[in-house]
Amino acid sequence: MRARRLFLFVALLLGSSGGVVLRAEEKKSAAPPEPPKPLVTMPLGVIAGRTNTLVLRGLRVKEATNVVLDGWSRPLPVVVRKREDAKPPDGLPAARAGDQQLEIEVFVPAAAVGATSLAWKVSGTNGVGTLNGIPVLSAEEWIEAREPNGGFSEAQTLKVGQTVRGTLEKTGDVDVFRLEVAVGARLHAEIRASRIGSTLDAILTLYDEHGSLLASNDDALDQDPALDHTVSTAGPLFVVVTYANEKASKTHGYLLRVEAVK
Ligand SMILES: [Ca+2]
Ligand SMILES: [Ca+2]
Repeated sequence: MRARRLFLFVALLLGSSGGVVLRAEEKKSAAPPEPPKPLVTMPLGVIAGRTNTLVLRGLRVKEATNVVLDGWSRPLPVVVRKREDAKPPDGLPAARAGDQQLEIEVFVPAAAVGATSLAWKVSGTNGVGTLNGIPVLSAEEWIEAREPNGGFSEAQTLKVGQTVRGTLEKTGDVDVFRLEVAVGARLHAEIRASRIGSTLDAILTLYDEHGSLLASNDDALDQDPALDHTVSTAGPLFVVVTYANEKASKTHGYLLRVEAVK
């Protein structure tokens, strides 16, 4: 009788401890809650001295309880106008292009021109997600890419010192910019895209007015191209932006800047 009671006691003890182990395993296999993850800004960058209306794509961003543009002398408050599910563009994984988006508005003071290392900070109940490297563009030095700009004859004028903001959105999209520069000028052309959250893998190519290739680059900084060129003949130059990705996409934004090198 005593032996039987002992057996029952041991069985209960084992049963109970077995239950504890099982619960611990269940807890381990459930994914821990994660904060919102901002991934892509559309269009890229913000313009100083005005209210910017943008779309911020990412994972879990619909849960946002607070959004700021951080990194300047004070965090800039962001107004969320709309939050919605938004399937990733064809051919892109949600981990890269997001599956939700926020329509946002942010006023960026003129004094913030030149600020570096700005970041979207999206707070949720499970923490804060950050997207770094948001450029602040000056209203005087910035232009928007305008279609059609797919060939030399319809190229958009770009001045040295300006930044153009564009997107390679449609299949086969090519953006061509015309530069008037003096013989002997030394130029540096650079794309900011993948480094700052765009899904674009850009290629930058420079041609003379006769269509001869002068310089080309695919990946200099991350997937972003950059190139240097000294102008040796008179006549306009053409800077061409194309994509190395499989497909064009509305998330393929870029900023192109051409600067004079001293
Ligand atoms: Ca185009
Ligand atoms: Ca590239």
